[in-house]
Amino acid sequence: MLIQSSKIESHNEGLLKSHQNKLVFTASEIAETESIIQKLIDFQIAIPSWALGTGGTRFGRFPGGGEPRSLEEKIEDVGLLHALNNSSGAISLHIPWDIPTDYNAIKTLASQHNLKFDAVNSNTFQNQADQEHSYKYGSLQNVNKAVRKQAIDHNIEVIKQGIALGSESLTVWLADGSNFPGQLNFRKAYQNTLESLEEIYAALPSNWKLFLEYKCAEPNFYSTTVADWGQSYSYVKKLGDKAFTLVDLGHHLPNANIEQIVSLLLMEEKLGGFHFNDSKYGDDDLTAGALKPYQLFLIFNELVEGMDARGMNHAKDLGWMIDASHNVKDPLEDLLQSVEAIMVAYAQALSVDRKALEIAQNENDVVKAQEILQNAFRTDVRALVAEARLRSGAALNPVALYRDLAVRSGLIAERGLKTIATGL
Ligand code: LRH
Ligand code: MN
Repeated sequence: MLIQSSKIESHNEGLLKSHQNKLVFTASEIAETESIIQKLIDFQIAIPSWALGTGGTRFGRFPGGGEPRSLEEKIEDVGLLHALNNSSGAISLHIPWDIPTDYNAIKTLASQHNLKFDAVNSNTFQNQADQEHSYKYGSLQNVNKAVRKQAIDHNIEVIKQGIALGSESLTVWLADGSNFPGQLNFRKAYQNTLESLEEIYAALPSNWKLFLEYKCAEPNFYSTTVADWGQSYSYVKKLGDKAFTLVDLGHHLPNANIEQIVSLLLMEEKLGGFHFNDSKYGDDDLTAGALKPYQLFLIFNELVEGMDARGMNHAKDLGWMIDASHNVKDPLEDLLQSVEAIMVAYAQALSVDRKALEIAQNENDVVKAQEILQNAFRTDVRALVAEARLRSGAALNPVALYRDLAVRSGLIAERGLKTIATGL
C-alpha cells in the first residue's frame, strides 16, 4: 500500500500552524536546534522483518488481520512506515523466516521504497523441517560436532544471502544454554561456541561486522552461553576487529545499569548496535520508551557523549534496530511509536548542555549535574522530531495520518483477516 505524497502534504498543512508555534518555542529553549534537526533527519532505524505481524506468547496469539504474507509485502509495510516518518530507512531480515526467492527483484522493490538491508539475523534456535540435526541441546555450543557444523554452515549461508542483498552485518543470537545444574559443562560450551564463532567470523567479507547479541535467560532458564555483556565482550574481543556486542534492551537482569554497559562497550570500541524495545519483567519486547523512557534517554545520553568522544558518525557507525513483538497493538502503529520514542530520546540527549555538565561533574556538584540531565529529559523536543520529518517530506503526526488513511482496513481488504506473517 503506497501513501501518495499529496496525502502527506494535506495532512501537514492542517497541522502546520500549531507545529510552527511549538517549534519557535522549542527553538527558544534549546541551543544548536538546527544541527539537532539535521542529525535527526540523518538518523535511520532499521525495522525487524519479524515484527510486522501480531506477536504471541505460549498462552495465545490474537492476529489483527492484513498481516504481510510474503517478504515483498513486509518490504511494502516498512516502506509505508518510512513514507510516514522518513526515519525507518532499513529492514533487518531473519533467515529462514525471510529467504528472498528473487534477490534482484527484492533489492529493486526495497530501493523503490528507499529502503536498505540492515543486519541479517541467523536462526539456530529453531529446527527447520528439512534439518538433519536438532538444536534441542544448543547449536554452536553443542557437544555434537555435527550439530555445531550444521549451525556454522547456516550462519555462513546467511552471510551469503546478506551479501546478495547488500547487507554488511550478521547478528548472531544464540538460545544456547541449559535448564538444570549439571546439564552443561560451561567451559566446554564456551570453547565450542568460540571455535564455532571463529569459523563464522572467518567467512565475513572485509567490510562486514558480526554482532553477538547476549541475553540473560529464555528459552534456557538455568544458564545461557552468551548471557551478558561481559560474556559477549569476551567472545568478540577474541574474534577480532569485525566483531562487536549487540545490546537488546530487554535482555538484562532486573535493575542492570544498561547506560553504564553502553558507555563501557563504546569506550572499548566493542559496541556494535542495538535492539530497541522496552520491558518491565523479562524480554517483554514492548514499545521502546513505553515503560522506562528515562532509561532510554540515559542510554542516548551515554551514546552521544561516547560517540562524540571518539568523533563517530552518529547515523552510520552503530547498528540502530528495533526488536519488538506486538501482542495487542497494530504492529505498524507500535513500530511508529517506537521510532518516535527513540528519536525523542536522541533529540533530548543532543540537547544536553555538555559543557555545563562537565563543569558540574568536575566540581562534584551532584544536584547541578542531575538538574542539567533532567532539564533535557523534561524538555519537550517533539517539535524538533516533527520538523525533521516535515523537512524530509514525511508526516508531522505519522500515527494520526496512518489512522486517517485507514491503512489497516486497507491492508485487511487487500490481504484478508486471517493472514499470518512469518516471525515471532
Ligand atoms: C531473542 C531476540 C533476537 C532475535 C529474536 C527474534 O530474544 O531478541 O534478537 O533473533 O529475538
Ligand atoms: Mn533482539
